[in-house]
Amino acid sequence: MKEKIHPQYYPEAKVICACGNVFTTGSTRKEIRVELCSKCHPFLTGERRMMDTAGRVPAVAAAGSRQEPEPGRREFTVTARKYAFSPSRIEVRQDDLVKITFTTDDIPHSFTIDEYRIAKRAGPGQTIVFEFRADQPGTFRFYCNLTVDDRCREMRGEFVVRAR
Ligand SMILES: [Cu+2]
Repeated sequence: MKEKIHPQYYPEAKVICACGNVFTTGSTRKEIRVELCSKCHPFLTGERRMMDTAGRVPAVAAAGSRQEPEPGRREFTVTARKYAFSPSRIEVRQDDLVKITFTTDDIPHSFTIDEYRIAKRAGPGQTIVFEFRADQPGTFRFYCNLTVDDRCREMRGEFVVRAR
């Protein structure tokens, strides 16, 4: 009878950490799942690594982490007027979902990036909104491709997609 009261002891119980590390230890449980182990614990490794515990990123870890954030949504409001864009530089990370709110103050202008096959026209006083995935890394030119006013050719901006 006493035998049954004793919990079974597993000398080689499997410990599976959320970081992917697997090791064995003695335990009364056959399999143990942990969210931190000696391999990924930031105080033990000395690294500031983003901890993704069961899919959630603690706000503190994310804020203090030097590791790049996950692809996110980036929103920009771009205003076009004779003959410039404001801002004239947009920088995102590769795979970010970019939402642009494009406004024209005076005459019609467009927001065009050839490599992304984007050509969005806004009429005077009009605001248009569009989204795209910044899947190609690099530095691209955005410009106004309308030919109504010759000086629209001067309208240039830079769209920078930093590689992951
Ligand atoms: Cu224009």
